[in-house]
Order: sequence, then structure tokens, then C-alpha cells
Amino acid sequence: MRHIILDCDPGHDDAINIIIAAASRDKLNIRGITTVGGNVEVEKNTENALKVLELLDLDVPVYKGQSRPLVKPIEIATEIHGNSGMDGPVLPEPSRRAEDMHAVDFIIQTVKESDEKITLVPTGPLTNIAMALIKEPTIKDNIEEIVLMGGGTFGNWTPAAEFNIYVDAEAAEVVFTSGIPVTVFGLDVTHQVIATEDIIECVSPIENDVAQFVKKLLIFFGQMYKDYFGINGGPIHDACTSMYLIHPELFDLKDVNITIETKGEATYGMTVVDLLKTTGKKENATFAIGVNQDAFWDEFIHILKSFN
Ligand SMILES: [Ca+2]
Repeated sequence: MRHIILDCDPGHDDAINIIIAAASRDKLNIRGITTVGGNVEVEKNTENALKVLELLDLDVPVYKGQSRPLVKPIEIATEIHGNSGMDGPVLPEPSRRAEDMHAVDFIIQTVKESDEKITLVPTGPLTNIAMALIKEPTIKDNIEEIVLMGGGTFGNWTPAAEFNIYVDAEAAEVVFTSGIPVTVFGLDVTHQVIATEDIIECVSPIENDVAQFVKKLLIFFGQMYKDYFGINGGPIHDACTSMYLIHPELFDLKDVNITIETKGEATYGMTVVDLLKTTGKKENATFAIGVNQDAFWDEFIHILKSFN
């Protein structure tokens, strides 16, 4: 059993990631969900997380976190996720509210007090995680692993940088230099799990509310990716993190050194991945380079059917 905190900015693919984790309670104990400014403003991301939990009838506390990056102003991604951050499906207003405690304090308290080591699963900008590590550095001894979506050897927000890392590269630098085991699902692998028409056709006949919600997410997200990037469907980036936690055997991973670029004019927010070990720098991350696509999608469909 892994004890996890999902730190997210839902977000179509964040929502799918929550759903995968929620379906895997035999392997994952979700101690809480923390939200961060990213795809849209933190208030909207928090509302979206609460809506997804209500749909799942899942009793997990939600904590609102940082509204903006450590150093620079927030940039959001309404081009990809719409104004709500989760456009496409319409979910009712959630009846539950976020907890009063701040996300950063929840992360610190949970990690500090837990008898079992905690795995942090960030799928948005790394601001909350960095803040927690800065505020209470001793928590790193009780963090088992940080399993994150971000970065890659190419970009989607600039030619060099992926969105999550670009939004708060200074926070990413804190995380990647922390000494905590970091497992990275960047664009190299997430662009291998694109929800094309074929996938949507497999989701479509699954008659439960969760699968129908996911279908609408994938249709909207896919159209945005088609319009914006000319890609034939939406890569369900964040879903790689929970899928890895329940099925690590699906992924090809490589131990590498990753340096976060925080100074470059054209390359700010780049994850400089030393795949060929040219620098001689110590490995500080495990980087996903491949995934068994057929097995991934089989498991994805299996999970959606489990909500019947
Ligand atoms: Ca996200």
C-alpha cells in the first residue's frame, strides 16, 4: 500500500489521474488532495477537484494551495483546458468545501506525522511541494518518492519547456535538488498515451457516470490539442503518475541527471535531461522514456468499467 498526496491543478488529465487513483484504493491510500495555481487559478482548480470527488463519491479532504509561483506571476493554460480549467463535461456544484488548512501545511503535517512514508504525486506546477520543502526541510526523510508529471526533452509551452515546469521553474529546481527520489513523467512518455478517436470509441459504450465524464473530457481535450498543436487527440499526461504507482511494469525508466534551466532566455523552464550521461553529474531522477501503450489503454478501460 502506497500512501499518497495528489498535488494537482485539475485540469482534464489531472481529473483522470484522480479517477485512476480512486479506482485503486487497494494499492493507494489517498491521504489528501492539494491544489495549486496552474492550468487555471487555484480557486477554480480547487472547485474542479471537489467536483471530481463528488462524482466519485470519494471522501478525501481537499486543501487549497499556492495561487502563484515562488518568484514570477502566474501563467495559466485556458487555451488547452478552457475557462473553467475543466471545460467540456458539466458537473454539479460540489456540496463539500475545501478544508481551512493551507495545502503546504497539510503536506508538512501529513508527512511529519505519518507512520508510513508518503509519496507525493504532483501533476501541476511544483510550487506547493517546493514551499513545503523550504518551510520544513526535515520532511524529506519521510517522503518515499515524488512521482511527477512535468518536463521532457521537448516543450509544449515553449519549444524548450513543458507547462508545469515552465510555470514555476524555481520550484522545480528546489524539488530536483532536494535529494528525494524523483520519478518524472515528461512529454517523451505522455505523448505516447494520446487519447485518439479509437480510445474514445472504447470509452463511449461504458455506461457509468465516471466513464461518461471521462469521455467528455477526452473529446474536449482532444479538440483543443487538435486546434492548438495539430495532434490527433489529447495526451493524458498526468494519468501516467497514478498508472505508474499501480502498474510500474508498464513503463521504461532510466536513471538520469536532470538540471532545471532557470536563467535561459529561450530555454527558461527546460528540464535538461542528461540521457547519454555527458555531464558526469550524479543521477537525481528516474525519467520515463517509454510505455507499453496497449497494456496502458487496456488497464485504462478496465478501470473505467470498474465504476459500474
Ligand atoms: Ca495538471
